[in-house]
Amino acid sequence: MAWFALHLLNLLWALAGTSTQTQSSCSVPASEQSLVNGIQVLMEDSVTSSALPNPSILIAMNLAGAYGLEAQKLLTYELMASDPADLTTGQLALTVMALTSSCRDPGNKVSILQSQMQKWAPSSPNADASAFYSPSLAILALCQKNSEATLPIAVRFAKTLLASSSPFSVDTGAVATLALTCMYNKIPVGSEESYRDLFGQVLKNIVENISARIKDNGIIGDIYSTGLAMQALSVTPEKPRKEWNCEMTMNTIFDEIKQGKFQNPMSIAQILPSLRGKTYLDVPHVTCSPGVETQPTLPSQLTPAPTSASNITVTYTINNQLRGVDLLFNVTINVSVKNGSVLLVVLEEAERKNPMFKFETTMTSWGPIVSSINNIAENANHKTYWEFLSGSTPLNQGVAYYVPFNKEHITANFTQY
Ligand code: B12
Ligand SMILES: *[C@@H]1O[C@H](CO)[C@@H](O)[C@H](O)[C@H]1NC(C)=O
Ligand SMILES: *[C@@H]1O[C@H](CO)[C@@H](O)[C@H](O)[C@H]1NC(C)=O
Ligand SMILES: *[C@@H]1O[C@H](CO)[C@@H](O)[C@H](O)[C@H]1NC(C)=O
Ligand SMILES: *[C@@H]1O[C@H](CO)[C@@H](O)[C@H](O)[C@H]1NC(C)=O
Ligand SMILES: *[C@@H]1O[C@H](CO)[C@@H](O)[C@H](O)[C@H]1NC(C)=O
Ligand SMILES: *[C@@H]1O[C@H](CO)[C@@H](O)[C@H](O)[C@H]1NC(C)=O
Repeated sequence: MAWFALHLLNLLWALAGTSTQTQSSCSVPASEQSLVNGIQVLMEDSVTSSALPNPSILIAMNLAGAYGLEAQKLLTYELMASDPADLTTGQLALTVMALTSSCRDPGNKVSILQSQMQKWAPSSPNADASAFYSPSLAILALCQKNSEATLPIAVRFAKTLLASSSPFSVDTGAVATLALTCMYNKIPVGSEESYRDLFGQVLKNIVENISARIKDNGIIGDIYSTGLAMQALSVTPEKPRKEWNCEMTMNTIFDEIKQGKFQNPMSIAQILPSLRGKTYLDVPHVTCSPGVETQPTLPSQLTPAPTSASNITVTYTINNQLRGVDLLFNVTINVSVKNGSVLLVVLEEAERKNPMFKFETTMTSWGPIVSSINNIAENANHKTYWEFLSGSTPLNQGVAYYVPFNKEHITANFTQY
């Protein structure tokens, strides 16, 4: 029966077009165009030969229509040359999509990704939500390259997601929605309905959960999950019961951009497609023309006012109470830094005053992540990491971008996800 269904599907698959899905999206008003141009330029300017090549930036550039052709060429070249053995599954998936968006053949990267996903073992039922983030990216990339061969992988993924009891995450839910919507759209209508039913049911669950996290001001999850969530809500075949007000979401995002909350190039890469009315599902349909450098209209003032000369005091605590880790500690220090400094400066000043506050960072697509403090290092196998909090609220930015205020109490707490 299963064999027959698959066989029938094979026959129908060739006939299936990219089914036309109406996109519920909104567009940027003329008055805010220069603001969006401004963050796009900021993102493109972050591309240099010394920076880690970031596939998400190439995807965003190509979907939005690149301004800087040199940056586009450099990134495409670097990603073509990247060795799949040096990449995680999620990075490999983003690289495949990035090369596709530049109209390049990803070559053996697709088959390597496919065999990694064939081996993908659903982690324990109580896996954290982020365990599904990279697999979702992989299914999205594979669906765009060869949806037919991806069907068994996507079916297994969807069933695992349905059975999972992990808490919901908007970022992960959004990428899973894009992946399963891609699969859903590729299944020929009239063929074995149970696959469409399965994907449809999972999509319905996820979309209701995303919709439940739309705040009164339009933010979906937090401001940095909103871009991916907008993509998800604009493509899903399963509309949420609660209507989504796209204009309100956009207006709040414009305010956040004006407040300087989108300085991190990766944060721009995740919001820009939605502001240009595009989603990751458009990656295979980008038209690559030879192109000419264009000069966008830029806002008069993009970055927030420079910092004043005065110093502020920040209280900084490092805390490790995790049992099973040898060295338990809970130490606090007061440091004085120039007003407007990022949190990283606080950590450096603390380390200078007291060697117990020594720390290490690892470079990632979002910037430096604090990987170790006082010789206690994060460990993916143990799911441990250094969580940063202001008072008792987790920070929503990393140490290289977060700007502490006077008398703020920052804690780095060694914990598990
Ligand atoms: C999974 C995840 C984590 C995991 C990463 C380890 C793992 N399990 O793989 C853990 C739990 C450790 C984590 C930690 C943090 N995270 Co996180 N994380 C994610 C998530 C959901 C997916 C990332 C991913 O797998 N990408 C796919 C792979 C292919 O890309 P990658 O570049 O190789 O991924 C790496 C980086 O993303 C890095 N990373 C993950 N989070 C963060 C955060 C910062 C600031 C940096 C520099 C790097 C980083 O870890 C990934 C695996 O190595 C994203 C969601 C998103 N929209 O991107 C949030 C996200 C990136 N995280 C975020 C935040 C805020 C944090 C924390 C600062 C939270 C806190 N209060 O402590 C900490 C980092 C603190 C520190 N020590 O410096 C924000 C960043 C927003 C911003 N403007 O900077 C995001 C966007 C979530 C959100 N919507 O707000 N995170
Ligand atoms: C939200 O997701 C959970 C699983 O994470 C699922 O059981 C539940 O049905 C979803 N909620 C809604 C309202 O769809
Ligand atoms: C750690 O130190 C802080 C500040 O001194 C204190 O408020 C907190 O209760 C301590 N926590 C533990 C677990 O000892
Ligand atoms: C830090 O400063 C605050 C306020 O001035 C003070 O109450 C606290 O005792 C100081 N903590 C340390 C560890 O010096
Ligand atoms: C002000 O902050 C800087 C670091 O940003 C530090 O080097 C300096 O010592 C501080 N000045 C005072 C008076 O604490
Ligand atoms: C720090 O700078 C901000 C504006 O950049 C200002 O609102 C705040 O009052 C300053 N704080 C101190 C203690 O100078
Ligand atoms: C710090 O981490 C410990 C260990 O995971 C946890 O029990 C505690 O609740 C965390 N504290 C805060 C403030 O999050």
